[in-house]
Amino acid sequence: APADLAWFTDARLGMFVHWGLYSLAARHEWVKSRERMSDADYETYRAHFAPDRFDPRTWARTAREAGAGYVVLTAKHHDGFCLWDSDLTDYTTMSTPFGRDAVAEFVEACRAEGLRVGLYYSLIDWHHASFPVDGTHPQRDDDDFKAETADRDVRGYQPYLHGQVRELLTRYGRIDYLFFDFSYTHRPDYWGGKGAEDWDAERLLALVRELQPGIIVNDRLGIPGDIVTPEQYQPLTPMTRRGEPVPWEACQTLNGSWGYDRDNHEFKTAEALVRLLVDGVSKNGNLLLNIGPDGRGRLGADAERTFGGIAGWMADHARA
Ligand code: FUL
Repeated sequence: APADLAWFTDARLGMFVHWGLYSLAARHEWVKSRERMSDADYETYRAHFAPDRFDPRTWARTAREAGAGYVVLTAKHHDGFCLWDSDLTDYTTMSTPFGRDAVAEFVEACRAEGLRVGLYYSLIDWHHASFPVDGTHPQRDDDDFKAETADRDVRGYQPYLHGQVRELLTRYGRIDYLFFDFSYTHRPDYWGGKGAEDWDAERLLALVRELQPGIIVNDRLGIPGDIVTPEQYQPLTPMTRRGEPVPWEACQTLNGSWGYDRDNHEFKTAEALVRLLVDGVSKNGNLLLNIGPDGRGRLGADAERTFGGIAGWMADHARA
C-alpha cells in the first residue's frame, strides 16, 4: 500500500523526542562517540537509568497543545540501547532499574492524546557485536579494539536490524511513521561508512510496508523513501526529487543538541520557531521539532517555555 501522506501533510508540525542513556550524560546524544567511550565506560548510564519522572503523557500533551499532530520517539539511537522489551538483546530498558517498556507506554500516551505515532530507529549501532567499526564508532581510535573486531561482518547485524524493526512494527498496533537513521557511504569523515547494501535496505523497506500498510518511511536507508528530511536547515524553496515536488520535513532542535544538554541554554525563541514553521508550510513542508527530556524523563523548563510559547501562538491563531 502506498504511504498515507494525507494526515502528515495536514499535521505540518510534529514533535521529535531524543531520549535514552545519553540523557543521563546530559551532553549530547553522540557523547559515547565524541568522548571515545568503551562499552564499560558507558555502562554506568545503564546501571543508573531510573527515570522517576518518566511520563510520556506529558510529552504528548505538550505536543498536542503546541498544535503537533504526531510524535516520533528514539526507540533505539546510535548507542544501540533499546527503549522496548526486545527479545533480541538484553540491552534494553528492561535491564535497568526502570525495568519498563518505554515504547509501549509512549505509544499508549500518543493515542490517548489523539496523536499519530512515529518511531526513530538507528541503523548505526555502537553496541552490536557484528557492527563493523567505522568513523562514527566510539572506539575508532583504539587499536587493540580495532584488531579484535577486524573480522566483524555487517551481515551478522542484518538479522538483528530486521528482527528489531519487525518487533516494533508488530507489537504496538498501528505505527504511522518510521524514521531510519542514517546512511553515510559518501561521508569521508566517517570512513568505512555504511548504506543501503549494509542494511539490506530493499528487503527491509518491503518488510516495513508489509507489516504496516500506509506507514510513512523517511529517506535515510540509502534508497528513496516517502519523504525527504533536511536536518537543521530550512530549504529556501519547495523541495523536489527528480524534478517533481516531494513531501519534506525539516527536523530542528530547540538548542542545537538532540539529546538533553544540561549546560546549553541557547534556546531558539518560540517566535523564531513559529516563523520556521510558517516558512516551511509556505513551501509545502513539515517541521519536526525536537525535545530532549533529561535522565529523569523531564522536559525541562526551557523546553516547556518554548513549546508553551508555540501553544500560545496556536491558541491565538487557531480557528475552532
Ligand atoms: C542525525 C543523528 O546522528 C543525530 O544524533 C540525530 O538523531 C539526528 C536527528 O539525526 O543524523
